[in-house]
Amino acid sequence: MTNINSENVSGIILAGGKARRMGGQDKGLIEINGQMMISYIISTLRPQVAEILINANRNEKKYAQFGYPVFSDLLSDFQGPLAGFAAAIDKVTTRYICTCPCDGPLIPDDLVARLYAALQDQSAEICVAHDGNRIQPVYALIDCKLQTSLKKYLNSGERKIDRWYAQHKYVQVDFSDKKDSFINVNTPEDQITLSNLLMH
Ligand SMILES: Nc1nc2c(ncn2[C@@H]2O[C@H](COP(=O)(O)OP(=O)(O)O)[C@@H](O)[C@H]2O)c(=O)[nH]1
Ligand SMILES: [Mg+2]
Repeated sequence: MTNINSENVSGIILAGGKARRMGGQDKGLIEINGQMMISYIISTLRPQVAEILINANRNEKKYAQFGYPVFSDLLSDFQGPLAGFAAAIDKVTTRYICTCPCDGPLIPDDLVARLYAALQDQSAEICVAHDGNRIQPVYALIDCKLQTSLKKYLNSGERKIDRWYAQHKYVQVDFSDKKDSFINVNTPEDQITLSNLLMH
């Protein structure tokens, strides 16, 4: 699949969580076999998008070392990924954002192309990856024209991502052929499991 539409899409790496299950260590910065998780993501995402931006609420200087803009949530106190989405849409000039979590280092190299194709085919406003077992809500391509709706939703006190998606033209995109691409590292045990997997 080609990346002919990449100029319309900004890649947003979501590194704005508390990482409670990782003992509060900033997950994007932890290493898997000597390489920081965010750096795996940047390598695979960079060719798929017009620009990369990093959404972080801590360690901004460390994230800035990768050479991409770093921005924090609009809302304080870790209100969830939608707060990061709203801040991202305020920053970008592209028509779409494609979000990825900082704790999923194996993202598909055709993530944006496949989400974008589905968005066009089905005239959708939001496309989200499905790995065959479950929906992966933070791997999403979102039309920036939804910013008004998103801010209204957040201002009303709502935080649930799925409920906001459900208010819009929303489609799930099948990535069951690439299930392992969505491996998620939430705990020190997950970190060891993935290191072992990549070494074999
Ligand atoms: N911007 C922002 N991102 C968040 C917040 N909370 C979680 N995230 C991001 O959302 C993604 C999923 O969070 P995580 O805690 O790993 O949830 P889980 O893997 O679905 O159980 C990660 O990329 C986090 O960095 C938040 O308050 N603000
Ligand atoms: Mg996670």
